[in-house]
This record gives sequence, C-alpha cells and structure tokens, in this order.
Amino acid sequence: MQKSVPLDLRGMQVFRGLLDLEEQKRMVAALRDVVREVPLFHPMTPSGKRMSVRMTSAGRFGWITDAKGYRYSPTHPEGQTWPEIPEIVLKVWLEVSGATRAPESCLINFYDAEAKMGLHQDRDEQDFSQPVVSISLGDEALFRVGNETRGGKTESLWLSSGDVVVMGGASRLLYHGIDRVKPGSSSLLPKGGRINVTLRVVT
Ligand code: MD3
Ligand code: FE
Repeated sequence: MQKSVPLDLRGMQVFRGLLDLEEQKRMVAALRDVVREVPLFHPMTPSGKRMSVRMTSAGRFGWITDAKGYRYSPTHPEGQTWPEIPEIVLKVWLEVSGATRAPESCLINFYDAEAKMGLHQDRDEQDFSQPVVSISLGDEALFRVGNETRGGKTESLWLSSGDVVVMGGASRLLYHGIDRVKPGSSSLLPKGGRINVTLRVVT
C-alpha cells in the first residue's frame, strides 16, 4: 500500500491506486473464500425490484434488503453467519479511515457488464460520525456523487481497480451511485466485472 495525498471530491478522499496489482490479487483471493461460504445473491428492494448488483458480506453484520426492508442482518438470507472480514481488507481500513472503531460490516458488491446502482444515501448505520471506506477491484466504474438531499448538481469520476475512497465528515451522507461499468477495462477478474468492497461501522 503506497499512500499518497488523496484527491478531494466533495469532501470524499480518493486514494488512486492505493492497492498495487499483487495486493488486488490477494484481496480477490480472500473475497473468493468469503463468497464460497456465503454466496452472492441479487437483493430485492422493498418494492419488489431485483437489484442488478449481486451482494454478500463479511463481519458481524451484512447489509440485506427484501420485502421487509433495508437492514443489517447477522446472517445471510440462507441462514449462515457471515465469515470474518479478511485481514487484507481490514488493513485498508486501518490505513485510511482515521476511525477509532473497527468496521463491523464488509459489503461485497459484484457488478457484471449490465449492473448499476441508483443514487442513494447510506443511512442504515447508527453513527454517521463513522466513515465508510470503499475499495474498487476489476473493471472501471463511473461513480456519481451528489448532495445531502436529492437533486442539484452531481459530479462523476471513473473509479479504477485499486482505488480506495473514504467518505467521512460532511461527505458521509452525500447521495451517490454507480452509473455503469466499462467491460474489458481490467484483466484482474478472469471473467470480467467489478467488485466493490465497503467497510462500515454499523452500531
Ligand atoms: C459516498 N456502493 O454499497 S462505493 C454501497 O461502488 C455503494 O458499489 C457503490 O454505494 C459501489 O452503498 C459506491 C462508494 C461510496 C460508498 C458509500 C458512500 C460512496 C459513498 C457513503 C456516502 C457517500
Ligand atoms: Fe452507498
């Protein structure tokens, strides 16, 4: 991990290329071990729409959504408790978060060539003074960030494999989403696609 001065995007800190290729490969291998225990699933929004992103989690809590709503759960939809957060992922949190608490949730999002994520806020956590840390792996993605309320101007940024973003302070409640991924833009994942890992304190 070669930490340099982050770029600022509306208060978010963007560490470009924080993870070198070897670290990215080791992280993908560790995430594969997690996915073997708790398979990726397509979450259903409370309104009954299937999300295009597939997800699973590690840590004390995983984020899920179904007819009962958005929430953190101590178990996978199939009943397993979530595996521990891989050490190589925890190291990134310690390096960049500035937080005094450990992350309680590691959400793993997988994007195929068609997947996207609409603009939303992350509001299911109890303490918004704790940052969110995001790690991008695989194909590039067009990330969009807006404001603390819906509407207004947005800014976009391509996130590449190895980039890490810290959403702390005033940026913690900004609307954000992924408009699209660029197929074939990385060879990290043999079948293509993008993984985003987000670390959060939940309680
Ligand atoms: C800005 N994931 O899982 S990560 C999510 O790439 C999520 O999969 C996207 O949004 C992804 O909730 C974006 C970057 C991110 C994550 C959390 C944020 C940006 C954020 C929280 C507040 C502001
Ligand atoms: Fe989010």
